[in-house]
Amino acid sequence: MSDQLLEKAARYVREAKRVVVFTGAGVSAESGVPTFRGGGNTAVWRGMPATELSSAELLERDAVTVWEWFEYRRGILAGLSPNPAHYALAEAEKRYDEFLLVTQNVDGLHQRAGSTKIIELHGNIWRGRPFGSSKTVPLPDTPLPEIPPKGPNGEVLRPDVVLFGEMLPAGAFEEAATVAASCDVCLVVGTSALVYPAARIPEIAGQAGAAVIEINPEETRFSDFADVSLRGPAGEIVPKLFGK
Ligand code: BV8
Repeated sequence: MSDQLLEKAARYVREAKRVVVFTGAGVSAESGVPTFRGGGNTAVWRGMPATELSSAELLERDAVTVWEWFEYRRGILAGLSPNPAHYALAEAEKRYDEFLLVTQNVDGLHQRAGSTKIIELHGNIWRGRPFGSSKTVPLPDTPLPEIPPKGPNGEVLRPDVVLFGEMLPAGAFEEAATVAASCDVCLVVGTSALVYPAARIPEIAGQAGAAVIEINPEETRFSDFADVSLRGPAGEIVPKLFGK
């Protein structure tokens, strides 16, 4: 990645008043969190791809297997920490009048790094909720005492995560889209931009005139749409973008 490109992106970031950051699994890769599709492979567990394991259909048919898949990931996550990209984004939110972090990730690493102005489009792996309810229950400890876990009144819980084939949390997409439509700069960090409707967020920002800056070691379907596409790892580039 050339210094000129980095400087061009850093100037957009320096001069911005309203910043939206859109993150995917790649921002957590350097923390050791496996991505869904990066590096050409897809996350497969017990012979099933993530799109099947994290699906409304499987939850309906076999909630125990879905919970075992989430517990497997929670077990990996429990030993991991935020990386410099998470920390730089948490720091950055204090510098702008308007700053919003929109994440597709469910790992909670942005919050652990200190981010507070955040919308989790796909929920959070450290929470559960009763089926058909939006009343969430924290599930901070892994392994869970029982699978499926129960809420305080004994109700069976499902992961508080948006599965494939499910609607996003009420209002989450709309709020993110509204902010994206009026930002100056939209950073797109570590996403293959394949999952909808989430992938609409940076599209909305770009179509509304924001400068779109992509950070990804690989080219994505987004790279040509971006004003600047920085080829490299988030943990290295994001801190530089914010002048660390
Ligand atoms: C819905 C929670 C409607 C679960 C997730 C055909 C075409 C278009 C759409 C569809 C279609 N068929 C079905 C759909 C809809 C579907 C969808 O988009 N499918 C995709 C796969 C085609 N979407 C849905 O089902 C959504 N709901 O549409 O509802 C509806 C209408 C009416 C009634 C009911 C429903 C819900 C989608 C939400 C799914 N849940 N997560 C879980 O975590 O288990 S999505 C899941 O994928 C994760 O959240 C993940 O973040 C997300 C997107 O992936 P990425 O984050 O981009 O990760 P990925 O691995 O793909 O890429 C990583 C990138 O990082 C790579 O580019 C790599 O190069 C880069 N990278 C690697 N290392 C680094 C790095 N970058 C920077 N630094 C590094 N070091």
